[in-house]
Amino acid sequence: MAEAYQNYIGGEWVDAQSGAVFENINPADISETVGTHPESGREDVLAAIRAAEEALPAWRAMSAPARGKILFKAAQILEERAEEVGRDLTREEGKTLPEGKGETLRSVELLEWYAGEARRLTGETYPSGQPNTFLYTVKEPLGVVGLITPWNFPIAIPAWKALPALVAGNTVVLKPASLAPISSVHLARALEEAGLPPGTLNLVTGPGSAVGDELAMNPAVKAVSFTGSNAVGTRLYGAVTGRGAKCQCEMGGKNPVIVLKDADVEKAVDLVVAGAMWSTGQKCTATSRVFVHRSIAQAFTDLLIEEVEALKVGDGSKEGTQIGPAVDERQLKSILGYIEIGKNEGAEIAAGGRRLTGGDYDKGYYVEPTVFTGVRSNMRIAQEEIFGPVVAVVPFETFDEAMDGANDVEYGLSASIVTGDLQRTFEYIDRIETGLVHVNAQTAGAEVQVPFGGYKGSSTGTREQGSAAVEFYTQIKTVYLHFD
Ligand code: UN1
Repeated sequence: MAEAYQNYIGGEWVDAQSGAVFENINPADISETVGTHPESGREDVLAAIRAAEEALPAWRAMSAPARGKILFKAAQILEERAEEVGRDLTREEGKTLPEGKGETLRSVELLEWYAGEARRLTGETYPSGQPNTFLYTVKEPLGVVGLITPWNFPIAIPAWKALPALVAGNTVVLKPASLAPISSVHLARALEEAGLPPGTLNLVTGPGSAVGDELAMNPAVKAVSFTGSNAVGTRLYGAVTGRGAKCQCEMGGKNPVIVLKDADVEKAVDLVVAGAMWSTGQKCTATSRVFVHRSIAQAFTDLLIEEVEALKVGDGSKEGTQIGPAVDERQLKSILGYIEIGKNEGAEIAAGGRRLTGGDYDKGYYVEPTVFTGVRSNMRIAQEEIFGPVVAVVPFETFDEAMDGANDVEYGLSASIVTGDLQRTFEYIDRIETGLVHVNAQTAGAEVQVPFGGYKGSSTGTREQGSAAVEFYTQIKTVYLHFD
């Protein structure tokens, strides 16, 4: 029997008021229902917003280090459960067990980082132009904040949005993605057991049209942080900022890697495979375009094909699986749709390209890791985010040509260069239009202590993670204190 999960409102685990539920299906084996969850309506999210409002004064009044201590305790609880949580994450989202556990441990790191950040909620002092005046700033919380999180990092993203909000003294209503909500239930349980006061963090599952919209439009919600598609993010940003609240959106990517002629081909292939294929390419930081110097393009492509074809695709919870399924049928169809679009646009499939069928593959949503060649910049597969294990190889002659190609997209999240050439490396860092730049490393991955976010269409600008995230969840009060 699948476990029946509940909403977490005002410190109580409760069903949707309507009693409606939806099923959470394992994408590796769709005969398995991993859990059922409340299909909440507006009344449920309104109750959560009210609970968050009620919890706010006491939470705001608690000292920041005391708030941090709760996070630190939750880190220990979650770390002890990393195996179990990772397993649930794999079952509901599809990524492999090491990825599921790794993401859980990343959330532990986030808890630890923000526990420490509680002691670094600093303001600034300034020399005043007036006599006997102490001039300084303090950071204050915004109030109730709403978080709308995606399925592809179902525990790390709820953590990296909720924790800076909480540590800064806000109270939270979290709406996790309906495809993978158990992971965020684990986060809420760890915080609850660590002593988070009732109503401080509330979790409500259900459709975006009810839960998400209410968070976007309710005047009691002072800020909304969202990660997801550009289409939804752009609309949300307009709605939330239109009513004068703060909004932070992390959206898609179309991340390039440039491989210069001095690159070690094996190393370049390894990091392209990791960046493009791990987590089934379902990351906004995934590598989707590789610009390779013509002199090594053939060797690079041959080795890439060999490595991609050797990848073990299967149920992420089985030992040895390297690439799990797509998260659901819609995502699978979208990935296969883009592969068709690429073919129709005249690109060539050098590896993969099909849905995997037969045997256990028929149980889930499996797709072959895919390599395209013959891709031109104006093709849709070179411009639009595919969010699947699909990468395009594009040979180049001159560095400028590679730079232009890398920047010729509306996205600007992450990028990488593979080379030992220091001059070119710094030129790349200077000219690439992305918020994250990697050198001799894959495009995906994010350490918890540094800002995360993109340029252009990828983000709305305010960074997540690290101390930067605290800026979004706080407002500055400037104090002129005359003591004469
Ligand atoms: C990573 O690259 O490990 O939704 C993190 C996403 C990003 C997070 C990527 N916001 O894929």
